[in-house]
Amino acid sequence: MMGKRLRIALNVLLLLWVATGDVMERPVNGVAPPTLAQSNRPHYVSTHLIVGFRPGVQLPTEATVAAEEQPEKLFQDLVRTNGLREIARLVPTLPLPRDRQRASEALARRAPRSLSEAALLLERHGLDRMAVLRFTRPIDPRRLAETLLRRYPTVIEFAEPDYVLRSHIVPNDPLFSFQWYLRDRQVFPERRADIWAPEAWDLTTGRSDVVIAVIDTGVDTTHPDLVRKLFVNPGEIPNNGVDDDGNGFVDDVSGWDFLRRDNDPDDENGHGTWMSSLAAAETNNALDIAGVSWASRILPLKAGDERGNFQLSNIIRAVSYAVMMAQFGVRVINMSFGGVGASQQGLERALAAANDARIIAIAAAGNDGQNNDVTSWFPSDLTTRLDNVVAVAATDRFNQLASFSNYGRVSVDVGAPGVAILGLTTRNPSAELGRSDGLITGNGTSQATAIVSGVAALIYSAYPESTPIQVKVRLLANADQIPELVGKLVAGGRVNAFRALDRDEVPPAPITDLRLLSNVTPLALTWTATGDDGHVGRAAFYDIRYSVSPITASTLRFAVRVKDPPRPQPAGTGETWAIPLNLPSRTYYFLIRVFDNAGNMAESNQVEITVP
Ligand SMILES: [Ca+2]
Ligand SMILES: [Ca+2]
Ligand SMILES: [Ca+2]
Ligand SMILES: [Ca+2]
Repeated sequence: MMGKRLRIALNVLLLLWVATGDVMERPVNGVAPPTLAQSNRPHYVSTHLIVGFRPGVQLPTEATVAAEEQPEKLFQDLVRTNGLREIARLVPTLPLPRDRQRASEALARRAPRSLSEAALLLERHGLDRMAVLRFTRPIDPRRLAETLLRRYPTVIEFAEPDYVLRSHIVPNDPLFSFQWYLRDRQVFPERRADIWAPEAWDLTTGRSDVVIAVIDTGVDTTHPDLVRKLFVNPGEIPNNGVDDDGNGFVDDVSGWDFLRRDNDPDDENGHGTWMSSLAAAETNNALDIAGVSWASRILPLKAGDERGNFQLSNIIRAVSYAVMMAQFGVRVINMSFGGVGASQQGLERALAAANDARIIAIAAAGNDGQNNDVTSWFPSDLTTRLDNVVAVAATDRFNQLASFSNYGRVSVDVGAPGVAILGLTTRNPSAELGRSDGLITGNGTSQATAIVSGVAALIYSAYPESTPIQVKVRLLANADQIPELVGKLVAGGRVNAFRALDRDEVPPAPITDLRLLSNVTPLALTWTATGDDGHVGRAAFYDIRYSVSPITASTLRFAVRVKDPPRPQPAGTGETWAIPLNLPSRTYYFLIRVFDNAGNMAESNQVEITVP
């Protein structure tokens, strides 16, 4: 059934269409399906287009509708000219809270506690208005997206190809077949290249109510080291053919298979099992390997196929599903995949909803040895736009950036071990990464990412009320500095699980003297540095934002974040920061948030500055 407002909008659309004539794109012959080879060209599904409709436009309530059966002439014409087959929602129709205002106020303070609260967050970011248009034959999605956006800006908010991203492993022979990355006993203490796991485990070994959603190729659910580690949805009665919790997924007890659209996220590749085991394999059970967060549970969300290809539309679905499950403790999303890319608005919105649901998303920086500040890489680049995305590079046993690892002083946050990483894999030997003994060793920013996901779960276990930005700051501010990584990564070093768990409840003092520095060109801000604890010590990070209207708690996320802020100086030091030269002339409001290494935050006074 089509919403009335969409119908009206589409009738308007049709009139415009008739008037302008050439909306339809010709099907492009010979567009190759996505291939395995990693190259510097984005791949996409040639028969899909992701569309986000404007607020007020309602999609059909069914998960998927046949385009042919839609009476709207827009769809009828798309059926005829481009072979539109069906329209599939990215998120099921979900119940919303009765008292939206109250729910919204509660969600400013804590994670969602019900499906309807999660639905409110998904709606806030427009996930309820997103769909995949599926065609019977190839289209040119980028051209069709541009055309639809240009002609119908009041109906379509964005349209983009259904990009195909890749898992980030580097096939290689193992150098070492043991877990040096957790505790390296082979070198002098001052040259350790591991993440200090045993020291962290003295503080916490993780909590079972902190859940890691692994968006990957699935998991070998009967692997003895993982079988007791899977999340169980308390709202679902298994195998009764009924969607008991009303979330749009029937019998979704332990994850979902967004690829095959069933409730068995079986691993046809091995990559997902590997990542799950690094983050949270059962530990201290005298079997196979140790996970980073022993007690955390795994929510396998299968979006990658047998070759490690991930469709963007399925990734958006999986992130949205993780938001629905935030009520049961999902706090981490592992994203060991990516690709060169164009803007991915659908995924950015889903991850923004995840941020509001108090979920951090750990993303692989990629394995092309490139500078991501120069050549963009999705989704890890979203770290420069979202508080809850962390981009991870790979380091090796010799405290070097792995030769294959992408890096970027602005767009890649932190390193973690990613060379010769032992983990579990599917025991199906015919799978690409399958091994009959269920053990595998190899390299990649994928592995580094899964290790950081485990550390993030430890942080949430020790500090359950943390916000994602606090966890992100803990990961970055407590990294072990590595000279070679300074200037190549935001944090300039490798994650240290022990230091990231530092107990510190004293925030920096607020900055009270932020002002425009007079008589300098270009314009610059000046203020006095506060400290880690009040006016003592040295804070860890500045987050500088500006907006054309005063910044409030609710508008903070719309304010522009400065990509490359200065590092805090010791308390009492005078700081200056030059305002970017390329700002258009007008009045701006500037705000600085200052964080200590435990993610405690204080704000500055706000200054109004007119750029001439
Ligand atoms: Ca369900
Ligand atoms: Ca059921
Ligand atoms: Ca399946
Ligand atoms: Ca402090």
